[in-house]
Amino acid sequence: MKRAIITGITGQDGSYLADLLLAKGYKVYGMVRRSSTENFERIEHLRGKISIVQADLLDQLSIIELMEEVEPHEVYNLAAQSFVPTSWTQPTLTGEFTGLGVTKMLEAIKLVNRKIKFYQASSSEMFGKVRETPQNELTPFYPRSPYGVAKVYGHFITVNYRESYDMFAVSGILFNHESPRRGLEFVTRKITDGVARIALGVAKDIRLGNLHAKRDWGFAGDYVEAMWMMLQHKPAEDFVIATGESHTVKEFARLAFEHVGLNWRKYVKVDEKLYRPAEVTQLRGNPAKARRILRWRPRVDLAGLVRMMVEADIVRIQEQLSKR
Ligand code: NAP
Ligand code: F7E
Repeated sequence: MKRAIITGITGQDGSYLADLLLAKGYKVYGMVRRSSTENFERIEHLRGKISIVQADLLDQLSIIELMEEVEPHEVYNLAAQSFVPTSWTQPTLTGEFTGLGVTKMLEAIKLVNRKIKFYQASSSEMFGKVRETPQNELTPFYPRSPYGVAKVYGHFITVNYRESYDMFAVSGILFNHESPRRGLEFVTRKITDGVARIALGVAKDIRLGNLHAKRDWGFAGDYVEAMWMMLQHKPAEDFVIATGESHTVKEFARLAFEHVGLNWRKYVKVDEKLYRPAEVTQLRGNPAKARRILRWRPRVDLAGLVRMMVEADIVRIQEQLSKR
């Protein structure tokens, strides 16, 4: 039976990847950092099916001991400080988690067993002020936030360990991917949660920042499949994962409100305090390489994603209201 360690198991992608690997017959070890209260909402349904193991991206020895204990075949490094605005208020911490944390994972593999396959969760935020559109594996990076800068470090240290030590280490450059398990602070979930509250009469409006920013949004369930495919493909190489379509925040909001029969203009308020010091104004990925080599393609389109998220938020908020 194959063993996999997933860092960031309590996050959106960690929970979907665990679902996928369990379905494929893996023994899954979810790495969590110590916290005073458990944050297992997204993996509640996996209790008893996965092993929870403790280690922290900031603690090298804890990661080495984890590798020695589990002897994994595959490691998926999804843990990070992943919220872009927080990377301006906590830039050093973001660098430690999101950047140097990757080196700690790679060092542990190098020390314990170089045959362990490693996946690094890289990001379209590395393209930042885009040099060309659409962006592919060869597009130069120009990150626009401390988060993006840290991810560029994580990407190149992964490439460097592959080239220096002949390790199977790959970087998946994933464009934005969303789901009903997305954190409430990210714009898509903030919108669908707000739409559900407004439709159910418990909120009046949603305050958003830049409505003109464009993103290439896909469904997280599709994207974790690409992560797994990258580790099954030889030789180790990097891939862009995206839908190839780009939409504005405004369009996302319009679709979400339309789904419940409302006009977004009446409910969305722009709050300039939510603007970013440096914005990534447009992202659109070219997933041709993943399509050609991995045979990966997204199954859920934007309309399907919006529908799935709004409906899940309506059900969740109705349940909360019925318990009051
Ligand atoms: P997420 O929901 O924010 O989850 C982040 C995870 O990292 C959480 O499980 C968190 O654990 C864990 N973590 C943070 N600091 C840690 C530390 N010091 N030690 C151990 N664990 C730590 O992120 P996501 O959306 O699932 O994204 C997964 C990865 O893909 C991230 O690296 C993100 O930067 C990257 N990415 C995401 C997207 C996207 O659109 N979602 C696109 C490209 C790349 P706690 O529960 O303890 O906080
Ligand atoms: O912002 C604009 C905001 O926070 C998207 C992370 O998973 O994907 C994510 O990063 C856009 C930006 O995601 C609000 O200015 C407007 O242009 O949902 P987001 P992100 O910054 O693209 C990448 C690929 C990652 O790797 C990251 O880890 O939406 N926007 N109004 C807003 N954004 C937020 N959060 N809140 C607003 O009110």
